[in-house]
Parts: sequence; C-alpha cells; structure tokens
Amino acid sequence: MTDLFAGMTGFLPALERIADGALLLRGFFAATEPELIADLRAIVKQAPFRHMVTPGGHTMSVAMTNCGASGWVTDRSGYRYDHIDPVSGQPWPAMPPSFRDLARRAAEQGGFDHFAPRACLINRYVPGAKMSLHQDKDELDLGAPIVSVSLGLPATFLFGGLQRGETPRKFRLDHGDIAVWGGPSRLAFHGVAPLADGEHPLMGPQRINLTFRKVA
Ligand code: MD3
Ligand code: FE
Repeated sequence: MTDLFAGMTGFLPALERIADGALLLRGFFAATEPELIADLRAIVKQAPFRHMVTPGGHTMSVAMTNCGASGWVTDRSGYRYDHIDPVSGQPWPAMPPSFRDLARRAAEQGGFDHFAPRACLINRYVPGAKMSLHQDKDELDLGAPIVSVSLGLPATFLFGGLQRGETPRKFRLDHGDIAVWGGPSRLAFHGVAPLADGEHPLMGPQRINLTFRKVA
C-alpha cells in the first residue's frame, strides 16, 4: 500500500494548515477505526444522546453526550462543564484509551505535545441538524487546543474569524478527518451547516463528531 504512494511527496500524512494554529488531518484514524467505533457504541449505551436546551430556551438540533472526567452541558441556567451526567445522575463514562491516544497523536501533529484531554463532547447530527456560529470559551485553559474527530456522513464546516461578522470559509469534513484548533485559532467563530441526507456505510444516516478538550 505504502509503495503505491512512494514518490508522492507530501501525500502521507495529508495535512492541511487552514489558519494560524488550525490544522486538518485527512483520513487520520483508519488503523484504529473498529476499536474507536466499538468504544463509541459502549459510551452511548451508558450515556445516551440527548437534545440539550440552550440558556435562551432553544432545543439543539444536534444531540450530545460526553465521556471523560468532565462533560459539557447546557440547560436554562447556562453552559458549563460537569463531571455528572444530569440524565443518569452518574459520572460520565470514562474516556477510552482509543479516544485518548487518537486525540494525543493528532494534537502532536499540530505541534501540541502531551495533550491530555479531560472531556470529550460527542455530537450527533442527523440530516438537517446544524450548529450555528459560536466560539468555544467555556474552558479555563485556552492555551490547550481542541481536537475534533469526524465520523459518518460528510459535513460542511464553517470557519470564521475572531469577530462574529466575518464571512466563514467552508471546509468539507469527512469520515476519518481530524482537526486541531489551537493558538490564534482557538477562539475563532465556527459552526456546521445543516447536514445533507445520506447513508454512511459504517455509521448509517448520521454524522458523529468527537471534540476533545483539556477544559481546566
Ligand atoms: C474551531 N462542534 O462542539 S468541531 C462544538 O463538528 C463544535 O460538531 C463542531 O463546534 C462539530 O463546539 C465543530 C470542530 C471545532 C471545535 C472547536 C473549535 C472547531 C473549532 C474551536 C475553535 C475553532
Ligand atoms: Fe464549537
């Protein structure tokens, strides 16, 4: 397989710098995919996807759950990280080594060594679900990057600037793609366009995104 690409310099790894501190790694997790998906299934059994409500009273079209020591939650009282799943009253499922190691290896590619995420927010998009432009700023340590792993149906990722008004650039995120966001890009506005219909051979009619954060 590797011989096929010999001489195609720069083919492996497919690494795209999209902004200062922001990096796309295409087709990054092929080798560990079965373990990753099995671990994901086990997490979702323990902490099922749910549609959370924003402080403004809107029910999100994206369904969410978490694994790790800390999980991102929203309700009428605000956005926060909590070590307890409010649905079960129990701690979130532990972060499996397959998740932790993948996030660390991806961060390393972006020049962020020793990335040790405490939280993994798991987003599920079905066709029509979207995420409006926002900043991720509920984390205390903004020096740490965020690593995002895409599974299932392709999505159009919207990547704006540090001001809400800037017209976002569009990037296609496919199954197997990983993005690393740190440094000057850490507080960039970003979102996801409404998911198009489709059927992914492994994941079915949905897109799953894992976002790894150090949090504290
Ligand atoms: C760019 N999720 O959960 S992940 C989120 O695909 C979120 O589900 C999207 O935005 C998703 O908060 C996008 C990629 C991502 C995550 C954090 C970022 C991109 C980012 C922080 C700064 C800039
Ligand atoms: Fe975000």
